[in-house]
Amino acid sequence: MNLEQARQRVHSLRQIINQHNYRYYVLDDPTISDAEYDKLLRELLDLETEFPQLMEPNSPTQRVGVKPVSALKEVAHIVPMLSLANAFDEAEMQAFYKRIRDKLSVDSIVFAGETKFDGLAVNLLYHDGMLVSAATRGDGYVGEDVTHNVRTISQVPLCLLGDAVPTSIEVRGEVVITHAGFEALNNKQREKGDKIFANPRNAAAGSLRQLDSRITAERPLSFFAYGIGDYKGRVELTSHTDILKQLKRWGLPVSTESIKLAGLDACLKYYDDIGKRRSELAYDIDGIVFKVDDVQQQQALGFVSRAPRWAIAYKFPPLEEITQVLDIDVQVGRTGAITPVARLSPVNVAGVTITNATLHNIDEIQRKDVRIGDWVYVRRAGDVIPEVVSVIKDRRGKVTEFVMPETCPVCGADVIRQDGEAVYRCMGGISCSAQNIQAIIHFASRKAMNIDGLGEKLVVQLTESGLINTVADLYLLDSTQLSGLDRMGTKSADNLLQALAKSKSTTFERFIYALGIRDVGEATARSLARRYDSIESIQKASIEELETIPDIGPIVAGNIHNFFQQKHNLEIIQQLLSKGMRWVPANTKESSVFNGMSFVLTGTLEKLTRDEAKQKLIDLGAKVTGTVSKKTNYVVFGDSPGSKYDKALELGIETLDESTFMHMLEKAEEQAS
Ligand code: D41
Repeated sequence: MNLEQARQRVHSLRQIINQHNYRYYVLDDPTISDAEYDKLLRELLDLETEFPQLMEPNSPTQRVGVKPVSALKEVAHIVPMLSLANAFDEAEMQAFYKRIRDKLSVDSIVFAGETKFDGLAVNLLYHDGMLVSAATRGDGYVGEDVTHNVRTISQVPLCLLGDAVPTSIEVRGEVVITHAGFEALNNKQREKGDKIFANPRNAAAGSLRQLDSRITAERPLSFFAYGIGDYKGRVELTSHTDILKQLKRWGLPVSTESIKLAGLDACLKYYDDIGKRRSELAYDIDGIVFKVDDVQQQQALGFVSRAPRWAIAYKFPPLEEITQVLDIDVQVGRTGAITPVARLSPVNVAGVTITNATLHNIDEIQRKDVRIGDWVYVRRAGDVIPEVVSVIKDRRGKVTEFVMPETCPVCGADVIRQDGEAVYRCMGGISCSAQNIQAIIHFASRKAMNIDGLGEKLVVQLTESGLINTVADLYLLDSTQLSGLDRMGTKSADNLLQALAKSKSTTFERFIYALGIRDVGEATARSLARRYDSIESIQKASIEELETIPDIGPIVAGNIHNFFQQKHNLEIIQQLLSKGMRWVPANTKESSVFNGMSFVLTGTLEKLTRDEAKQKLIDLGAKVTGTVSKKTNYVVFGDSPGSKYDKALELGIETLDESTFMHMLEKAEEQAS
């Protein structure tokens, strides 16, 4: 390819990729797979490497960040970024409405309503459709230059799309981090031992003001446009609704919650409606912004001090409040994880009374330096458990430090922190009543003992009524006891007893899996069942010996060993065996044509679930893995297969549609039986 040909291909690739970015990030409606997209981007990258003279800062390949800057420069906005007046109750909204109705001498006013993002306001400047600078709001007149960082935000178009792109436009919007992005970011930070962010807003602010944009590129920043400043263009924009529509056409993401509202009552209703859905939104909002929709009316209204008279932010109650830590104690979770919990002086946070907040783990307590008696900020976000955000050190009086208990407060077993783990755990296993309920649910689950009809509700009912204490007690239940329970008829009681009887004949691997040993999932249980033929032989195995089993490392080996050292666990196993628990040898059929073959399943199958297909294949001696590699023998694809299907084609691995696969499966099953 010569330079001229490359120039043309680069140009068209950039257009195609920008269009796909738009479909993905703005319309949320992609038309190609991730693999196809990656291929286009790769082609562009290769051409830009081969022909460096074709490189441009606004190329879609340039989102990975660049060398750090030494400090953030100052940038003046062309049109100042005004501030927003606030309303905190309905009376203030009524006053706002009356004020502008009087000033405009009209009966009713049409507003545009939109969510108020709780992020950072930024100003994007485009010249002839090219992003030339991005700045924080600063004091409204001069902000900080964050162009290098904003370029890494996938949702911000580096070139505007569509027709009639303006010669100059300042796009105003908010940089935010979604709840999911925030959680993922903090998990990553925690793993690296880096700073944990208190909330998405702080995380967004910290990320946007980085000197090194390669760090920003790793942060899950999003952007939403909500208005314009300077504008020199051909398209006439006569209302706020128009502005948002046009911004979207040019490739900028705008809120999907924006709406046109006639009169005050419609505004108040919208505020209530969004308020109810607030915790379901993907990002934090702290209110609703109402803007007079008509641009001429906006101009007639003008400004007071530095805020437009035509807009107002009707704030929601804050999700953070101040209260006192009365005590710190611990909760024992499903896997025995001991979570410190702050008992709080009751406080109302956005309509909900909070009396407890999680402190996550001992490292978090130390990092935040939370002590009993401290005054703290507590936060309730979405449906997540309320948490202690930070301590108000200036208000500290007489305080006591929290000490992690050495034994489980529920069962008395040792509390141990394993190397490399943030959490302490109760070593009581299924004999700890706090872990018990979850352990019983696991024991009964489909992939374990598969006890039909024994779900969470019934397990709670059985343990709370005192009918069972351990999984072994399940096999002592009789129909009189069961039919005495609320909402339990003789029919369902009999069904449960039958399911229990049936579960007694199982496989060794299911039994091992059902025990709920930490880190022993289906695959590890299977490996153990292949190596050992009895509980006693596993019990006698040393950690070193266990480590020789495929897929078992030192940590898991330690967990297995530890489990069989606990007297309670051995007692329960003995009881189960004495109730008639028996296993048939794992039914691996060495003669099967699938023996030793490696399968990958992708997409939705019609006739059976992926788990069922997996089980059948395993029973026939095949391996089922999650990633396609050269070692994969077959990729079975159902409806809407993912990138694994593309990968198979790429590597030339045989693919099977559902009916072909079913046919092969039946043949193999016949042959093996
Ligand atoms: O979502 C927001 N945070 C938001 C902020 C919004 N949806 N609209 C806004 N509109 C304005 C005016 C009416 C002044 C153009 C704003 C802001 N201002 C704003 N953000 C930070 C300061 C002002």
